[in-house]
Amino acid sequence: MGLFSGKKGLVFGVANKNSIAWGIAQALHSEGAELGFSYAGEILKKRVEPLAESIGASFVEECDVTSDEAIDSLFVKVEAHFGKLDFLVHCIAFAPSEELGGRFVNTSRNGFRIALDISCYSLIALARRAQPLMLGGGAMVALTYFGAEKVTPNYNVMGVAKAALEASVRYLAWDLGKDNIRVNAISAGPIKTLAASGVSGFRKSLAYVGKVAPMGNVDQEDVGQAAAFLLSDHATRITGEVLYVDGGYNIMGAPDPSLMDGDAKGE
Ligand code: NAD
Ligand code: 0WE
Repeated sequence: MGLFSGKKGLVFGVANKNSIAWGIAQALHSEGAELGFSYAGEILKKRVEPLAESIGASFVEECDVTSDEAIDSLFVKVEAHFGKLDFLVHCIAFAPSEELGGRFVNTSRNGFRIALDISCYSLIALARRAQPLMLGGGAMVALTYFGAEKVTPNYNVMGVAKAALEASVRYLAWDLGKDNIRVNAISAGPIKTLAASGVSGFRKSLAYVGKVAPMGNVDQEDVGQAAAFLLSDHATRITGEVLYVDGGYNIMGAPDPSLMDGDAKGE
């Protein structure tokens, strides 16, 4: 008997085997969860279907979260397939690439709209459809990043979108608490995934965090373990929280002097 035996849930945001969503799915599957997957576009189908099949998941459906109609029709299928839901995993983020670099002051109205719509509003939209299926209670988890609370150069409008996402997690936790549904976020350290490798300077920030964080870089398995905890009955009444899975990076105020160059050390 696993922690998730008899429990059913949806995972949004698997693009390939490196996706954080896939790390979470594997952790949930190893504890006996029954999973359904939703992916963004037709081109991802050939990536997601074999992964789902490898863990015996038969529900794999496309859903572009920018479309209310697409979300509605997905949840019609979810209800027909699963009947009820116990959990939902949100691992979705996007900003136009020209917004992830350059001067923040040049953020465009359209880039802002897209980043906030896909990376933040989608959680609210999915939560609204999942809530009626979480009979007697449930849990949701969303992925965020430190750039939401402290400036991370080049993360730019995504930092604003993640700040809004974290606030949305708190408001959802308040609202859905009355339905016995918990809503939390995981703030993960940098991990080399499809979304991350499309970002200039990502390699450098990964290496920097690897040096400065008390426990170095994290991986998809670390995030999977934490998500399994937050979605499980071990996390009863933990809601509206941001849990850091970042090797301790966020606690640091300054890097270890041994990592600084001569000038910075005052030599
Ligand atoms: P990923 O590229 O594997 O996942 C991002 C997913 O978002 C993809 O599956 C993509 O298809 C999906 N997506 C984008 N637009 C969509 C749309 N319109 N409709 C539906 N889905 C859409 O990369 P990842 O790093 O695993 O990202 C997952 C989450 O983790 C994101 O929220 C990201 O911000 C967060 N995160 C990533 C890191 C990191 O360093 N990789 C760190 C902290 C948080
Ligand atoms: O949330 C993210 C990245 C999300 C993301 C990635 C892309 C790349 C391709 C959103 N939109 C796009 N749009 C694209 O066109 N992370 C936490 C990873 C990340 O992104 C950074 C980072 C880190 C870490 C950007 C700048 C600096 C650090």
